[in-house]
Amino acid sequence: VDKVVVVGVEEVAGVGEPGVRSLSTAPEGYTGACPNYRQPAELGCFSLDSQRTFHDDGRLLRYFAPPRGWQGPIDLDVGWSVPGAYIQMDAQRAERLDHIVSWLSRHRSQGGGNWGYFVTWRGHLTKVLGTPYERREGWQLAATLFRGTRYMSEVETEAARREREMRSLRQKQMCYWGYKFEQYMTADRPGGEPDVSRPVNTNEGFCTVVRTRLAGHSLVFAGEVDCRAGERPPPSSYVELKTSREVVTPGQRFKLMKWWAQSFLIGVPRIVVGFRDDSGHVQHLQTYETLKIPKMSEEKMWNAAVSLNFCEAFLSFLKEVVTRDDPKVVYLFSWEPGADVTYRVYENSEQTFLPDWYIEQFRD
Ligand code: 0WD
Ligand code: CA
Repeated sequence: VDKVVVVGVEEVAGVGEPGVRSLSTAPEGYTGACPNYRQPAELGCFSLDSQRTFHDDGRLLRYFAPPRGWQGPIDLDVGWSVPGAYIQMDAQRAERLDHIVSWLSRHRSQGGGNWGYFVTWRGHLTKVLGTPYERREGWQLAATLFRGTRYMSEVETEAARREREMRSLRQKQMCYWGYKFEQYMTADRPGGEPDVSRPVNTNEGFCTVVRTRLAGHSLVFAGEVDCRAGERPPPSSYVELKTSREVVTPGQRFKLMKWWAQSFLIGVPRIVVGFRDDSGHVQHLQTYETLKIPKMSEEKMWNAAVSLNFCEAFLSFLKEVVTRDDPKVVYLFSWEPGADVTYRVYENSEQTFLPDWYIEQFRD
């Protein structure tokens, strides 16, 4: 029986701390010293192939292979109008944390058998870090406590779904350019040459799984990594690739912050950006050192400490609220710009997201 249990806290006995209902996201509340963030350590990796099948290994890892010397603009539009040259992941398929728990189930012993952590996708945490400054897109995060570990999985908002379904051909083309750039800049082995004649297939990905700590919170999360350069131990050898329009519009003011948050969280030290024009030609490349990005924000538009303090507060809020250790109980946290983070509790509903096979594994 699908049953929505509550809105808020007081209506349900035993859920959360009475009175803890919402969390402010205003940046003014999160200034102050930067909380400690431990250098992320890689626990392992997995790959998703062209069919989106999970593999418990790094077979889809790519290697950084930038052009040797600059031979003029890079044409990202190659193949765009060729049938079959752009294979897109099925956006209808809700994967939630399935790949991550597939990895965890095979490597449970690596955490000392005790995952008293937050488990999530890196991309979800990027959104949390951006929240104090975000003015356009809200989010929903479902959280569930199971055997002492809190799992967090994003739920697409109605607005995001509408935007996805209304995406113009032009926007799709620009996404294609981003993936084509990855092809131009990477090879399938160290020292190899890029092959830009292959179709772009967004099912494919290499993901690293890292363990880290933000103040008092232990985190285990996975994120997609574009490529590796050099021999330093991962994640220090990973490189993030981005494309950007040469002229940044006012709506993209916080782009650099989002790039910082995404790479900082997972310990990726370098971001290589291809600056392109409106015809999809990359006119120059620029490398950013992730750790130096916060100091580049000369207008004081954003502050990395605010993002991390907010994330710390959000995880503390989750620990206070998400207290029933039951995978059939899901706490859905929602946020819209200008408002506080609020939540609802669902029991035995379609919000349940940990796969049955995963839960079964703990039955003993
Ligand atoms: O279905 C969804 N709404 C989500 C899917 C939300 C979050 C993640 N994912 C999946 C992605 O398909 C991918 O397998 O998780 C994996 C990536 O996780 P992440 O590293 O935590 O996500 P994020 O940091 O947001 O994105 C990293 C890269 C992106 O690179 P750019 O340079 O654009 O940040 O993962 C790719 C993309 O290359 N990616 C996606 N590709 C296709 N469709 C998507 C997507 N919805 N989301 C991320
Ligand atoms: Ca990228």
